[in-house]
Amino acid sequence: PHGERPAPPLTAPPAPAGVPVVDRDPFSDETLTDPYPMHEALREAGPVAWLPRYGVYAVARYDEVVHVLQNHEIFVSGRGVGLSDYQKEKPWRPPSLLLEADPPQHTQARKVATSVFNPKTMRQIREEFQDTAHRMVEELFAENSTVEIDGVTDLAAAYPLSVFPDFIGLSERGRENLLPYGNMAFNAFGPQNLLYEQAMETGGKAAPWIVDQCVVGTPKPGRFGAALHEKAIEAGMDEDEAARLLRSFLTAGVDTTVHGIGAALRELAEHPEQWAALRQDPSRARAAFDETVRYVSPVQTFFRTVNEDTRVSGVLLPEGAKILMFLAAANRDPRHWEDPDAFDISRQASGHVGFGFGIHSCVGQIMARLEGECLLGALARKVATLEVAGEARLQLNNTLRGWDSLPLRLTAA
Ligand code: HEM
Ligand code: OVM
Repeated sequence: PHGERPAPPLTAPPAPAGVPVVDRDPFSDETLTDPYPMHEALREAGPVAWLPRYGVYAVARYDEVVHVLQNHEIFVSGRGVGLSDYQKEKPWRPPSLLLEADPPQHTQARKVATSVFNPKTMRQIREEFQDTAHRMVEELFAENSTVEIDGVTDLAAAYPLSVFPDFIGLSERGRENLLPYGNMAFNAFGPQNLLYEQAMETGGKAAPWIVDQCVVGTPKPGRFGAALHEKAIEAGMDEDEAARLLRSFLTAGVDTTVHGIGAALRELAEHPEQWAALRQDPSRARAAFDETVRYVSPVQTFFRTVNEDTRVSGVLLPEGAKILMFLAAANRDPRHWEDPDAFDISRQASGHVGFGFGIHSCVGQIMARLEGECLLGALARKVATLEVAGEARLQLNNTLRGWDSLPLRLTAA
């Protein structure tokens, strides 16, 4: 089924009585470019809103987003966490055993994943991740003490791509397929708009390499991919399932951190007092990255499917309905956050839903945080000034928010 096209969406059902309607397209170029007015409109409309363009419900306030994430037996993932209901439409690829699964299958897959992908593993790779970050920052200043770079190409993408594939044990060749494949997978949660079509075209070419890298016996022995396969087989999975479990990491593990690190560079460059605070105490790098994930929410949205009639803050949601969770809006809900639109690395950002919440909360967040901490820490120790040096360009995606290009000027300390 790889590369196959899903069926066209069903016609949208009529607006349910008593639910406020927000007639905006969350997946239009305009909204994706500046989603904040729509986030506010959704939060202000009520605890639950109706999006008539897609015939889906939406939650954008913190409490309601957490409620949906928490109640995974009602708001299921196994029918897909995108717009498409896998009970009605064929998935664009075999469903993820983690993201698109419910207990008890999810519980088993998650146990296998965390038996290898866990804090102990992070401690083992920490030094290497740190050294690579320091070297990468050092090399920027090989010729000059002031340099103009592209924050995305030269740091935000370069760093994850230099640590992640080796961690997994991927082949040296073909690594350029990782970003287009992830871009496709994250676009595929949205409607079949132009972004989706284009991403499927580009990502489709990357898919065979990804599938190939996931085959049992392919990842380099001793690396994460091989260890994960081993544990999966031990737990009774067949080779196809073991491969599909690894596919989760190749799908979700690169674009996310690239966009997360890119966002941090952008916000630190835009907020010199925050950069100064980080410079003054580089041990705040981890907190700075976490605040970035709250403030920007590189993963903006996920859907759930209502699996039985239920109420959310008094609003009746019928079985079969799709509900879109605006993680990014929850992360700036003034009902929960003090001064939510302030980027403040000193704030207590914990409790944000940028990595989700509950049973599906990001299994990779320990590595995302490690990467963020290592790179921002290395920069804070070596770089005196970090400035915007030109116009940044967004990379529009139905699910992700991130920069495609980020011209920066850096001066070594
Ligand atoms: C799940 C965000 C990095 C692998 C999630 C979810 C979010 C998220 C919001 C929840 C999905 C849901 O509830 O349906 C992010 C962000 C990242 C990041 C913002 C970077 C800043 C990573 C990395 C990896 C990864 C580096 C792998 C190495 C996964 C997987 C799941 C997941 C496998 C599914 C977990 C499950 O369903 O049990 N991520 N992620 N993520 N993430 Fe991440
Ligand atoms: C997966 C996965 C997990 C998180 C995000 C994601 C494309 C995919 O398990 O394949 O986005």
